[in-house]
Amino acid sequence: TVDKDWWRGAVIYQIYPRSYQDSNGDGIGDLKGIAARLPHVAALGVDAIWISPFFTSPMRDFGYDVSDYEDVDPIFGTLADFDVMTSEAHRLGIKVMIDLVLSHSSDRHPWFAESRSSKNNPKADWYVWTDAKPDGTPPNNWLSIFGGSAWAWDPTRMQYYLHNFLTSQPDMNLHNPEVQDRLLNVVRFWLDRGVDGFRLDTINFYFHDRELRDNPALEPSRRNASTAPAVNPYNFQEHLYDKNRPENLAFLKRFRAVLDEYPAIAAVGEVGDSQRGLEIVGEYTAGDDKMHMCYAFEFLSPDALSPDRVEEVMDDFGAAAPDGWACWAFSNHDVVRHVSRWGNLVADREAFAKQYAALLLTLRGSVCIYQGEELGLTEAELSYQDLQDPYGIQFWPEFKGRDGCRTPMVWDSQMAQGGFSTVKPWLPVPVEHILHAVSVQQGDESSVLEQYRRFLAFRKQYPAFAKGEIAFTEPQDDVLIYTRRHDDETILCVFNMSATEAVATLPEGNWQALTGHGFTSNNYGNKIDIPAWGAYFARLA
Ligand code: TEU
Ligand code: CA
Repeated sequence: TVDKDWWRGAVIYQIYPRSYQDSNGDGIGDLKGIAARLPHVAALGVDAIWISPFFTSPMRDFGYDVSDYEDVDPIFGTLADFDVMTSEAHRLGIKVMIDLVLSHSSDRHPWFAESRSSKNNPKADWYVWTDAKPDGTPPNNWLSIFGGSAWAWDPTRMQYYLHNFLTSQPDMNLHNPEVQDRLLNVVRFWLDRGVDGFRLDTINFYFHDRELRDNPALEPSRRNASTAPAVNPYNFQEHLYDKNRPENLAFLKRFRAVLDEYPAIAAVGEVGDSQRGLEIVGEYTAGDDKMHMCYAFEFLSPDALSPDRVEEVMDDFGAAAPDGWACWAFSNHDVVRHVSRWGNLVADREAFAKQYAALLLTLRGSVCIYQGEELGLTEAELSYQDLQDPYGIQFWPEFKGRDGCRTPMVWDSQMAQGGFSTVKPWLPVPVEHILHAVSVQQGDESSVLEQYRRFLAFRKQYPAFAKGEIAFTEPQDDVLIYTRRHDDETILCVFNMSATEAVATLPEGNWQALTGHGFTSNNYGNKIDIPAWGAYFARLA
């Protein structure tokens, strides 16, 4: 029997293919490398992997600029390598989700080459083209996330085209049904190859306002902290017209219908929106004709977590999307690793990493873990000379870009380049990461890695974690308390989110401490002594 609901509460492990394992000595990770490392993923105990893009690409945005959606870039291998990797994953009980970047293509995609060649070719309307204003300037005030206007001038067509990201990432025109059909064929292509699901890049950018209305300015008081650099003028606009357009729902319905032609497929849509994020997650996931889940950005922001903040996000989500389903992450390939982002001043970063693992894995929703997170890795400190990310190069030094979280995975402390490659890799392997390589942590019960493994097993044992309701108790200073409940199982979760030992009073009930998950607290009566960055779990008798 197939479990169509496997995605609900699933733990998904994100692999950034350039940086996981190099198999052929060119300094860049590849699909054969991933296949070789799947036993590590299986031993971790996750349900699925999400592999960042490996399609043919000129790599201006390291694969998020696709020039052929139905092939593998030679740097990463071949379609045959993909098939081998997928069957190996399946053999190990791991589902495979791939990252489709359908909102924009590369400017090197043949579709764009044709589209830009004239105003009346068959693909003339496949991208978003428009005339200049009489004074030659772009049609409106829309901005690119990566800096500057979202419009680029094309001297052949003598028109502007829309690009929400790099100029080399022209936005496709999903208002055109032909484009929709072609993209849905891409989806079928990969489903027929046996993938179990998709991570959909920038799903909220699929449609733009056809009238091209200007975005209003955003009052400073409404500027939320976001994952993007504070100096980016993109954050000073209210994004009413360049994304989250109502037409998207009809397209998502078509998309979902294709998925439902296959047995147990799941999709997670990425919704990066610091202004209306949770609302959009609700809009795109509540109902069987939408996405299964959306990837929310609330825990990717620079604001450190506190008990109040965790409760606020969960409450806001419950209010904005009562029937929706979120996928939470603390780290990914776009943001500073959370142990550095939130824990930079923390003396005991390992204890911090372990507690945050427990927290992430007990929130209500599905979860993404980013490669290296299971080792407690910190953000790599890179110099300007090392930078590869165009976004970082653009906003340096106010914003250092995304390379610091994209350095190679560290496997073996005894091998050159941490076992990632036999040559100098595309980004350096940080010396301090070597001390945290898999080979060092494996088998050491006190390590972050073993904590992740133990905790993932613990999570599997109690369905309340994956599927249950969440209810908060008034926090006690830095102590966060909530319960997860499913059927007649109620689990109490207590976290001391501070660097000093605390005493917490448990809510009323006959709580039986759960052991074996890697945290210990001293409990007496209805109180517990909970160590710095500790966690405590108990079950209602
Ligand atoms: O990211 C979407 C997105 O919103 C990013 O701009 C994000 O805000 C930023 O990277 C945070 O630092 C996706 C991919 O995850 C990213 O790697 C791509 O560059 C981007 O889409 C364009 O495809
Ligand atoms: Ca390689």
